[in-house]
Amino acid sequence: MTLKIGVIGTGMIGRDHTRRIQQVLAGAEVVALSDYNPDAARAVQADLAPAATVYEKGEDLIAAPEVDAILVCSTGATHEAYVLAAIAAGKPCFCEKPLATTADGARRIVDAEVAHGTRLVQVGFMRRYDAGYVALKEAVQTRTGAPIMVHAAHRNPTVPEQYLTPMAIHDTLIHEIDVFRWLLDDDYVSARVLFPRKADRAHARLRDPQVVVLETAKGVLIDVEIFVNCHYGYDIQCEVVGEDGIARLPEPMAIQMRLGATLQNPILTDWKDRFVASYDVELNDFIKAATRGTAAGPSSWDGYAAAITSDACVAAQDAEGTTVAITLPARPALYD
Ligand code: NAD
Ligand code: ISE
Repeated sequence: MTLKIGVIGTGMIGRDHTRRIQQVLAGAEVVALSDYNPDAARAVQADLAPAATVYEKGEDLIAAPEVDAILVCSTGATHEAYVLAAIAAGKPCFCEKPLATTADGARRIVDAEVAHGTRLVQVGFMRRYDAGYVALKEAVQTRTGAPIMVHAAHRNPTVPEQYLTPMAIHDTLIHEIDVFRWLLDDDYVSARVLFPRKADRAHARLRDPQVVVLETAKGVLIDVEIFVNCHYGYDIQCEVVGEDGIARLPEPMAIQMRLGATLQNPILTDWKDRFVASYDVELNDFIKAATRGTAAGPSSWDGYAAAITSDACVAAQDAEGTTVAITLPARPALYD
């Protein structure tokens, strides 16, 4: 069976996911496209999915009888309504991060999915599928001994003027928030944010860089530097310090050069290249589960836990240096 997918939001990642469904992965095809800007949907149709129907409204795409499963790749604030509509239609739905821009919104999705009775939602936390993080998790489980600290960095070369201080949490840190819960098999209990002096390249409405300190229920302390105007490249770093040893996330494969009396290692500049393989694996997982009418991988519960933690981190930005408590409610059995 070929899974017939409708894609809502055909900007950068909606286009890229359409490309991988049409040209890289087996078992699915894009039969419908929709974007707030219809020209964007038509451009993706022309370039990648000529047989797809373009719908003006995402809601109509979700209801369309030819659509078996939905990809929500629109702007974060629009995710909740589309995911709720997909659950109401009983259709599996892959939702790019964040699941919702508030914890209350994510909770509404969890409640709707629990009422439906089976999983329908996968959240686009692709790092769980990255070969480097998978190897790091294996090292933490078998070789480092119990984790004590994590030192991490999420650096982007630059961000647009519309990227404001809270987006460093909702848009950027949210990947670390999810992947460290998964990596450590732990939940957060508090967050604190510290700001050094502002980098010269950061625009007027953005405090950048910043350091977020998260504490987990098992007592692990995690420091993450977020620096979205680092200029030199797209750089994701992670080091886990355990009782017996230290494990580091591998660098992306690259040709090392000895040239002109220097030893050189190239650094990527675009997030699309850094996690290209993991996007393929996460969507393949979605296609396999959606073909069976369900969802696997990062769940609505994970999206909700990330949203609660994000809200606490944004509160911690506002109350610079103060520790903000994080409490997760009881997890419904659907997510055990
Ligand atoms: P983008 O701005 O390039 O694209 C967003 C698209 O959504 C635009 O074409 C816009 O017209 C459309 N849109 C806005 N409102 C809409 C609505 N109500 N209905 C339908 N379409 C609407 O942004 P992007 O970089 O592609 O990001 C999209 C989502 O993907 C965001 O939630 C972002 O956080 C997430 N994302 C995830 C990753 C990742 O690494 N997993 C990377 C990039 C983006
Ligand atoms: C972007 O939306 C992503 O999800 C990237 O993975 C992240 O590194 C970047 O900071 C975000 O803006």
